[in-house]
Amino acid sequence: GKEKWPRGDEKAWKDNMRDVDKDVPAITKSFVSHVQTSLARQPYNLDTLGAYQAAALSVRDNLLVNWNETALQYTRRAPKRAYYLSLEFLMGRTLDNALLNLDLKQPYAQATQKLGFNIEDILEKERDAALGNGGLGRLAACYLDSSASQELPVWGYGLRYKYGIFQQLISPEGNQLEAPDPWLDNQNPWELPRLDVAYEVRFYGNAERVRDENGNTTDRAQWTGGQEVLAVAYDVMIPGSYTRTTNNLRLWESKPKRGFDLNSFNAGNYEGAVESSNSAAAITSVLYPNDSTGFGKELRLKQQYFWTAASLADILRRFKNIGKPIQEFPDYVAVQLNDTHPTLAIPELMRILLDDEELPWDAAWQIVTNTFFYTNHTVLPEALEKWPVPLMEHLLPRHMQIIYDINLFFLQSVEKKFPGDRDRLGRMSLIEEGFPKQVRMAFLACIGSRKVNGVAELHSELVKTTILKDFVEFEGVSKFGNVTNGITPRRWLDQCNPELSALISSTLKVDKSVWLKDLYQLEKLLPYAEDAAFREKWAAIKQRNKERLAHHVETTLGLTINTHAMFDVQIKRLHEYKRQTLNILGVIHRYLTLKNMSKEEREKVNPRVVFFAGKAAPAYYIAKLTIRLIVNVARIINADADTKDLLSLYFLPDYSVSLAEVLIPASDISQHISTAGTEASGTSNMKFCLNGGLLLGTVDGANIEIAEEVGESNVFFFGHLTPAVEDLRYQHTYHPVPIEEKCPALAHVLNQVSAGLFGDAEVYEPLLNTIRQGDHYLLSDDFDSYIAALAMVDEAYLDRTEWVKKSIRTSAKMGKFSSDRAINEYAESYWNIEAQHIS
Ligand code: CBF
Repeated sequence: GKEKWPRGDEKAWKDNMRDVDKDVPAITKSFVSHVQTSLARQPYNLDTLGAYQAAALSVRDNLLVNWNETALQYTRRAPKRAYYLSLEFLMGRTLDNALLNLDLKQPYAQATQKLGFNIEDILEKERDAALGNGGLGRLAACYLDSSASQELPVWGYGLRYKYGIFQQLISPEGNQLEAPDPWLDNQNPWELPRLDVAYEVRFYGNAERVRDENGNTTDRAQWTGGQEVLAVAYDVMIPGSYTRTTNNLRLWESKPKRGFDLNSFNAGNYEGAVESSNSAAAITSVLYPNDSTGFGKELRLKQQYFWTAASLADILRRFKNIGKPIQEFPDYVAVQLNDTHPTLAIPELMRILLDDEELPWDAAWQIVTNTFFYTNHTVLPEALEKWPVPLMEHLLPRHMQIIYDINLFFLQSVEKKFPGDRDRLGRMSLIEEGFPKQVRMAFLACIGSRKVNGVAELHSELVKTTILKDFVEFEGVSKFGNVTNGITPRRWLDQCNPELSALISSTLKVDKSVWLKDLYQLEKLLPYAEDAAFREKWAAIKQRNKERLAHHVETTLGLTINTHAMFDVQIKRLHEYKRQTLNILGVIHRYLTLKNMSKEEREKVNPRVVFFAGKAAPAYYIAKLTIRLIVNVARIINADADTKDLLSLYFLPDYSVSLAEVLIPASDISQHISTAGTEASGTSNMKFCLNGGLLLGTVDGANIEIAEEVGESNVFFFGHLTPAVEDLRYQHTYHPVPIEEKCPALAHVLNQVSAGLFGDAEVYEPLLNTIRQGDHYLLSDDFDSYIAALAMVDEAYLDRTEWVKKSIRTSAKMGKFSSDRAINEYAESYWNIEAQHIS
């Protein structure tokens, strides 16, 4: 249609539209103006937090200029767009990232310096936006950065949790304590409240099937009654790197539909008056702090529906503005389901198409199955979402009807292909029998999507051969693919390791704006592994990063760290399958070995500092015990005069994106030691390697592809392989061998813990018993080869020249793991969207 824009005098608009501030005087002016007017502060009492806020508001203005232009050009061109639905976006800090992506860090540093501030101090004042648990949420953040950097029309949709992932405190006994993360308390300059963009979302109520003129029920229904709440949009700008493209992350906040209940209030029932408004606000109050574990809580299901319903309503409204018939929806819209959390989008779109658009079932299903794409992020059975049917019927009665109908038609087609195979029907049904019956969300996501993918090659194979095997046989293997995860080199190299980034640019003689978006260019560093002068620079940067980490630990925890030691790091969520326990038992083994050495023998040992960081789900008892063990082992060995110069251990509390940015560039070796076949991909492995840290790991997840890239001689692999795992578990259950016999070294370590070497002997028994009995994660099978791999690491580190060569080669071969590569695979092979250059 004819554009209504602009109103009034076009020239008056155009002449007065602002551009991005690029030079120091303009930036200085904008900073001061925000201090004066937005913050209402006086220059003489402006503290560094105030300076951060003024800088953020000024940068936000710049982002908005590009963000508006991007939105305008997308609207005018109406390209096919992709939407990334994720319950988690683990964004970390924004200011530094925005400055680097806009190429404005230098002028902002100069402008703020002139006004009496140091840009690094300003950056430190920002709180992390921690709306995620771990890998899945951080992946979503990396994909947003890459989408914008690759100029792809991709928006994210998530929830604006009032409280992000909990703050982790460690008690004097070593217990994890959780405190809320009120990240919005200081106001968030990075979001735009869009009170005008709001949708009603219904829960509970009744769903009545519509009858035709003969009185027969139809596919349609009317859903009425129940509770209605409002979803209000908050927009977060996502700048691309060295491009105008600035995409949007839309986060929903829940609000009561109508203030509060005036009747109750007038009748003196003050609590009753605010009850419904409290219950509406509760929906987006807190991020569930679980990772790779089951849920089953009503509020979580409410979050999932609230978010998918609001996002779909918004997507549909945008599509309708183009003026195309609804049948063309999948030509303009691709929706990526980040794990099963947004699976309710499938029955929700069916509901809209059947009940509101009045399409026949087949036409609606055709649209749905061409719109959605599902990424699986785990094959751990306990993490596969299932929702009790009675809960679904109560909360979402219309969606439960639709799921039953989808299941009926689906099982009819399975029966047609495999007549009489009742077992298969039972295995593939969307409804799992039992008390109560449960809806299998991964199956619903699979059959409602056009394509399904895993996140690393091994994982994608496991998806096809285990959890979705029947579906591969039924639907054909071409529906099932792999997109190996990636990480953004902007944050995970340029931002967190500026010196290394500068060395790469000067060595390659290529501007970072180029190689940061074409990471395969790092391969050109390979010959420099043979150049002694380059190696020296490379090693000196690692050393300074170690000192930066040591300084951070000193200032935050008051601990002094030996920066001449090897830095050995394991940072990730605490989970039995990730085997932090194997690591700490390995540390104890090293400690006991050192204690038994003579003074002369000890002199030959290279010192090692071991770092752990990570949060445990608040209800995950065994994971919390592991933290307690680590903290108490640290207490003993860091105080042991015989060994403390050779081995020390730190558990850094409250792991976050920002802490990772300090830890990763400082690591010599990092550990990714999950039981084979359990870690879908892992992404921190890629971050460490990109920063020249070597990898000690099992043959699992993306470790395998990293080794393929860098060559096995540059990684330290150990442990049993995936095909052996099932047999070993069978043996543990039916032919158990006592640990003393099977792995005396491990038995000795366990006995020392049981004997109270680290205090609280009996406290650790439940943790130790997971290994002594059943040993589901195969620590006793892998311990010896783990210790041997650690010894190989020690040996390799003695030859520092060779070590630095390995470090350079590792980093040089990380091109594949840029999230730009991954997002382009989604764009081309899945979503079928094209880059839109914003002029
Ligand atoms: O794919 C991203 C990451 O997702 C997880 O964190 C998850 O939540 N399922 C996996 O555990 C990781 O392996 C994976 O890298």
